[in-house]
Amino acid sequence: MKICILGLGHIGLPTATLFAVNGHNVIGVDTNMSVLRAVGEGRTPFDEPGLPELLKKAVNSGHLVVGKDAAEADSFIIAVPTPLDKGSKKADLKYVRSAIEMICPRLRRGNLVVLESTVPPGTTEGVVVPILEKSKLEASSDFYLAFCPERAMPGNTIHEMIYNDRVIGGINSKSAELTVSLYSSFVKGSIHPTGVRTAEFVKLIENTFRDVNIAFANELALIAEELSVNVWDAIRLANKHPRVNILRPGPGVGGHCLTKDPWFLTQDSTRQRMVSLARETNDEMPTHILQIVRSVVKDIKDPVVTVLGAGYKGGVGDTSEAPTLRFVELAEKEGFKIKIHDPHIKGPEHRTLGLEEAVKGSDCVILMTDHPEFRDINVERVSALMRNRNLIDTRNMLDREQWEKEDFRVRVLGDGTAM
Ligand code: SAJ
Repeated sequence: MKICILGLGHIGLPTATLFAVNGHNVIGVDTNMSVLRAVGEGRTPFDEPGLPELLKKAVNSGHLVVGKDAAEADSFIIAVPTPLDKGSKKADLKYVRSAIEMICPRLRRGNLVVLESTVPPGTTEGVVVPILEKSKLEASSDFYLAFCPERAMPGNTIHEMIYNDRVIGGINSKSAELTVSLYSSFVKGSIHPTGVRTAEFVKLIENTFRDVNIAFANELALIAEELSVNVWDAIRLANKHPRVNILRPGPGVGGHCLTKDPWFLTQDSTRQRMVSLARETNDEMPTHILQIVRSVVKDIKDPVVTVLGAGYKGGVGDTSEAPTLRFVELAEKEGFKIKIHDPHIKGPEHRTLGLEEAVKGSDCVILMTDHPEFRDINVERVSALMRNRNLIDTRNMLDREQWEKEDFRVRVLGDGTAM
């Protein structure tokens, strides 16, 4: 089968690679020339465990080639970004539109088009179909169309793409059937066919469920601080109930997905209340963290604060919508001197420093990202380099006793200590 995949990002490239190593002839299309160059030479433009080896295999076998324009194929898969328009809090569909426009002249009778990009419910029928029908072919009768969202977790994408269950929504049953059969070439999880609008909705409610659960955990952390309760103990104990599973509080929610999908879900709704409140609760966490910093360094003149972690979550070097970015912006506006260390992110454009340079002369270390490497920090060495010894742990991941032994005053988000 010949497959043309538009968008070679975190979802499109692993998908293209998996189809190619499973015997399909894949052409990967992207508008970014440096991405095309890298992929064409078998190099991954971003870190993802397991992908480099698979990509080399796909390119060396000739099953994966790249191009800057769509080519004729049996199936087309769209995996381009759908950013959030921050002003209107609505999906910006310009990349989806231009990818579909690009497919239009190549579309032939009997082709299958699959949209993987996350979109507000109704987009496949309301936006994609009218553009494709400019080809004079008719959806359902001349060509087939489905929405097939991705569920993979960055950092474990390849494994999850193969083993997670998938939901596929077709505009008619034949579209769903063809898409199930296409994805069965590498998906080992169960594939659940449904209607297209339901599939669009399902993708959004998965990430919204997670965002709302984290917002609940964050609100519990704030309440616990007022009530002198340790929220981490409380959540751990509540989760011993067989039907309770509360996620972890933190400095806010980052990444491409949880920060926008709840807005896509509700953008045309007049009934929603909780979903946007959860978004706002999570977005306000960096402001709350700044309040904690303020109280910790209040007696220090010209305080210097060291931030540990700029990635949006542990083990990831991606700073998209990372709570650290917002925290740094707010703290600097207030006059704090900020130094950042992140073992996954290097380079002057990110302003990251080596650990020793970042803590030298600092008055407060604040852990923002739960990178596992932070557990191995040489606390004695850090203590020797600091001007004042304060630690704020927003993820409850460091060994409190170890830091206290080196004279650090330790505050953990939601630990019930008075501000
Ligand atoms: N976070 C917390 N507390 C938690 C868990 C996460 O504060 O208990 C924060 C993280 O630090 C991070 C943010 O939430 O800032 C998002 O991280 P994440 O691990 O929840 O999710 P993503 O964005 O890396 O991936 C999600 C996943 N969705 C779900 O688990 C429902 C993934 O399976 C999706 O494929 C992905 O979104 C996507 O592309 O939609």
